[in-house]
Amino acid sequence: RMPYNNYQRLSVYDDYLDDIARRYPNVAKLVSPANSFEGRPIKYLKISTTNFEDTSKPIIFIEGGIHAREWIAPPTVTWAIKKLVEDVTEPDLLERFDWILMPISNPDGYEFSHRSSRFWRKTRSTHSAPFCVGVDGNRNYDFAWNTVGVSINPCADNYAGRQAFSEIETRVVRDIILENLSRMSLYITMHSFGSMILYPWGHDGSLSNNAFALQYVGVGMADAIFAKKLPHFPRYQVGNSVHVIGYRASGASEDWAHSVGVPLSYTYELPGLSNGLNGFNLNPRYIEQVCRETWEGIVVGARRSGDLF
Ligand code: 0X9
Ligand code: ZN
Repeated sequence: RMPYNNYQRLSVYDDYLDDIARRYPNVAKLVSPANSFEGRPIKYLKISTTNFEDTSKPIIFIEGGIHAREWIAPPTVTWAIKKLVEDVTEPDLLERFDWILMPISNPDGYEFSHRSSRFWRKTRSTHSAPFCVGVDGNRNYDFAWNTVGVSINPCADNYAGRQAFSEIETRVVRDIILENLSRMSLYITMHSFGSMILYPWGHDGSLSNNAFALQYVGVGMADAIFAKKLPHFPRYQVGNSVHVIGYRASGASEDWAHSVGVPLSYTYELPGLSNGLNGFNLNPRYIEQVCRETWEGIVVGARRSGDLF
């Protein structure tokens, strides 16, 4: 069982994925393709009514937790699992699509942010420098890698790594995207905070050839969230990453996924309701609300991605 009244440790997520795979063997398959730098299994669920044997369906890939301290991201992904597998409130989404759902792509960082350092952002690898730990997973993808909004200082929070895809945590996500590229209609990476839906290109603020569709589907997702949000929550802003968040950053997963051919690729910046580091400490009383409204965005994103695919 996944509780939504508080932030949970990694083991609760691991147990939840195991449990869903055990209880729903016909629709949910657990995959742990590799271990993290510190040796924790990186886990995800493949959700499909045909166990991925019918290769005609589009695939939706949602991943969270690459940035360790952004604790509101992982529950939005397990909530999607709950809605698809346990509740089945939108059966068309299970019929029309296959799903790949990875709540925590950076388990080492996630645990470190619980045990030792609440605002830890990076992985926990030590292959770059002996005294400075970790790489920013969202600067580590091979798209304009190490060019802007990054640091070459291994001690910095936005350190891009020794080379693109130096981190096992980003290679696992890369391989999921490449293996399923011909069918992937939508990729969302869950981050916080700021109530934003961002799309490429985030290294220079230019627009991709698919910008019209990215904006159309993005606004549809934001409208669906708006309809369910609490009055004191901010409305989502939708647009190009640079223009909406206000800085350029290369090596992000949303840009890389789009560059290799995922037509609709987004970074969600989930709500924070505070300034500074406290934005990462969204009051746990709002976890369920954020999960519920984010699911509305996912529903619209999925349906529109299928219509366009
Ligand atoms: O800077 C980031 O990695 C993301 N913001 S966060 O506060 N969650 O760290 C924004 C990524 C925006 N996307 C691109 N630059 N492509
Ligand atoms: Zn982030």
